[in-house]
Amino acid sequence: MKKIYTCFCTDFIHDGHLNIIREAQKYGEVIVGVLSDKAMISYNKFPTVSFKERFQLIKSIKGVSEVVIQQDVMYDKIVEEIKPDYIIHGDNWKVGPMKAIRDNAVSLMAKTGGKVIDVPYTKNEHVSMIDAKYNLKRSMPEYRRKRLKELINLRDIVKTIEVHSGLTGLIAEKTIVECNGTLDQFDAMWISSLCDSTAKGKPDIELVDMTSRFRTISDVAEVTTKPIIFDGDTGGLIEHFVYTVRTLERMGVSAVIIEDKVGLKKNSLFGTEVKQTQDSIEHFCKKISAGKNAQLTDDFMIIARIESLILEQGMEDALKRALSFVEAGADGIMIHSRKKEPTEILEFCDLFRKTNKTTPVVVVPSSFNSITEDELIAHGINIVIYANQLTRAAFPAMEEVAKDILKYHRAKEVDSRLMPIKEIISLIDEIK
Ligand code: SPV
Ligand code: MG
Repeated sequence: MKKIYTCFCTDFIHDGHLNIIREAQKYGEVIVGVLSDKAMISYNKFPTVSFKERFQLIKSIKGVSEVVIQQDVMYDKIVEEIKPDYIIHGDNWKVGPMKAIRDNAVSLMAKTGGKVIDVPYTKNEHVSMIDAKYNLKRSMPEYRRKRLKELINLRDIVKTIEVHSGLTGLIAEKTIVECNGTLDQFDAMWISSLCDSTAKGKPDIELVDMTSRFRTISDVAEVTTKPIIFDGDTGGLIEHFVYTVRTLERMGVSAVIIEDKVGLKKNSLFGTEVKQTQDSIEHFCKKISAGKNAQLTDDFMIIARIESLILEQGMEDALKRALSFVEAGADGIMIHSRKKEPTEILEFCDLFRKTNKTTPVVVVPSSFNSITEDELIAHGINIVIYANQLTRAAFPAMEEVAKDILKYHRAKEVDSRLMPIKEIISLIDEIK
């Protein structure tokens, strides 16, 4: 009997899956791999049910003779284990990022003399409806909120990108790339105060009020499912911060990061070039504790951001604050620096990890941008935030186009730099 293998990474079974099984049965014994959570979230949607439930779901399909775990996105190990004669998959993997997986399967089958079979992808109203329903479920506060903690456990490092609108949210949500033989995507989104303010043409001085910042969250949440980390600036007055925590939690935000500054907050990347005042340890600890007391779920995280290196107060001060803030209840520590080299950040992380092995550490490598994610992982860092790159990419591109339209008195010369009209009008999926 020939062996035919397929891999499912789904929370539900629809006609398309059943069709693949039916087709597969024509070739031999059907073995189905269930993709591990770790592999699934590296390029696909976050599962809404446990791995065990996904496994049982596949087991219950008539016509499946064996169910196995597939640990990796690519098929090398599983093919070695199972030695299938055929690999079968919906033909949707012929285009887009999933093509890399198909290429991998084709090259493995070429080596063993096997064959890849592409089944026409089932597109019907029922399949689209189920897809949409599960996507909606992922975007609901109770699912989205807890996902950051889950990702910290599942991912070597949680890759977070700045978003400040529905459109940038869609980029964070949908961008998947093939790189070094595997697929990758962002895990989470950062609602940066710098970029949220800049998008509104305002300085980053806590001028954009909370109601407006919540509106940005709402715009992003409307079109995405990934977890949100909110830049809460100083958190404001303790009496106000407790309300902010409640609102963020209710909106499904996973974490707020507040920085230990008081008075007129300026962007950290100004460093000591402008007047900025660091909060006392005692007062900031009170703010953290008040926030922790206000939150209603175990999912939400309050992350304390330390400005000692930015304000040149020294490593000892940074470490002392980190330990005090954790003691006060902080669920994570963000350490910031505006040095070109990552030396002081890495020194902090190594020293912090000597006494604290578990509290998540967050970094924002805007200035020390030569550091790689692998290096961050090696120093015990859990979350990396690419805090402003989308905004900084868009502004010069728009400015150049604006200048050239003025220069040429028409728009023809800029056209080659623009997204085709056909693409922009169909960029956003309509709800049917
Ligand atoms: C932001 O993105 O708003 C931040 C990070 O707070 S930084 O601009 O580096 O201070
Ligand atoms: Mg900020």
